[in-house]
Amino acid sequence: MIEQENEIKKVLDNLSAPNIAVIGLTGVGKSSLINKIFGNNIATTGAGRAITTEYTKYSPSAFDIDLPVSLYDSPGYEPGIEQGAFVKKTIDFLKYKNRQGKEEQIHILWYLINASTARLTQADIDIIEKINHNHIPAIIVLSKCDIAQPAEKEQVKKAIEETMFSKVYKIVEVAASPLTLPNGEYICEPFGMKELVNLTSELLPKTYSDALIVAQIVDIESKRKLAWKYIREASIACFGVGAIPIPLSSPTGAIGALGYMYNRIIVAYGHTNRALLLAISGITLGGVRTVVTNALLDVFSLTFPGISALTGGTAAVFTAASGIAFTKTCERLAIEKLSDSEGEIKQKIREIFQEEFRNSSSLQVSKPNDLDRVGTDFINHKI
Ligand SMILES: Nc1nc2c(ncn2[C@@H]2O[C@H](COP(=O)(O)OP(=O)(O)O)[C@@H](O)[C@H]2O)c(=O)[nH]1
Ligand SMILES: [Mg+2]
Repeated sequence: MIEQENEIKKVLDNLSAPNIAVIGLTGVGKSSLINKIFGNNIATTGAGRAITTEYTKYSPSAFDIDLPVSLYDSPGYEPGIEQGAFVKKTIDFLKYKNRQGKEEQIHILWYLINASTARLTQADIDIIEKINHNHIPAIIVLSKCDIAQPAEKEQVKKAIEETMFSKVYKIVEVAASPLTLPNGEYICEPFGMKELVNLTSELLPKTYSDALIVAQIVDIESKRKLAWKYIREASIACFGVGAIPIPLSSPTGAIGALGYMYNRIIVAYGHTNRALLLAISGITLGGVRTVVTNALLDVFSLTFPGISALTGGTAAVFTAASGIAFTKTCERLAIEKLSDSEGEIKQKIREIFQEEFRNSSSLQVSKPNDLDRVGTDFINHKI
């Protein structure tokens, strides 16, 4: 368990966590949005009056793992009654953060406006002006779009345009927690979170966007690109001068040599679903690798017969093929509905990994440049 925590910690420590400020009056839907994007019930939702009057920093966590994102949740202020205090507190906070160093600064800001109220308040305008003045990248999030009439949404958008803010900001429409009808069904599926994540990742400085992709769970496909970055790094290393050959005497050695790549992929997908997490926290990280190792035993000698160690292009093929197969395994486990039984999960990991390894082991990689084509095919779902 300790070993597993260290392995996960090592991967997480190498990611730079972005500071995201989530700003909006009480009840606008901040907690619901945060919960949807990062999973788990990390922020309490409800119409009740929030107690805190300060901006509070916290990292969402999933199953005891702190995710690599720092959120600044705006304090509880009631619409109408306390907007003046809200504006003051928010502007003080932004000024304060702006004076701090690069790492402490707000890297991106989500400003929530309830679309169904159909108006932009003076408080919104004052705060957005301040954000603009301080050059903080921001996205205006129109919340509760499931219950807003098209005309209401247009009215808010028009008001934003009239203030000229639209030249600086993007607007995203979301419904994080759509209304439930009397028959128990949602009025519509939740929407907009994926767009918000993609836009945020584009606007964030490059060093921070990887951590966002790891932490969020609404856009599983974006994790594939990130996984490829890790696989590519490990594969390129096989061509390096003095690269240590991947030992084939036992698949355990081969998998062990690529441990860091596997751990990074696991961390990217790990908290996407309860069963996958069980595989990580229950079976332990090393345990997942054992399952993969055993799965490899069957397909290994067929793919690389009569060789004792892999170097150069052959090692790169093995690295890329097993990395791709492992990513696809995590991806499928993240999307599929899984049982909570450890035995069944292990069996499933084994089956999926073998199938995917067979599919990807015929890759052609004899020089580093060949990896570009492999990467493009993988990202475009052709492998
Ligand atoms: N119809 C609808 N209601 C929402 C949506 N998001 C949140 N709510 C509801 O609005 C209320 C306040 O949400 P909450 O996330 O706690 O807001 P916060 O105070 O800004 O954190 C709760 O009752 C939520 O269920 C949404 O997208 N659509
Ligand atoms: Mg809240």
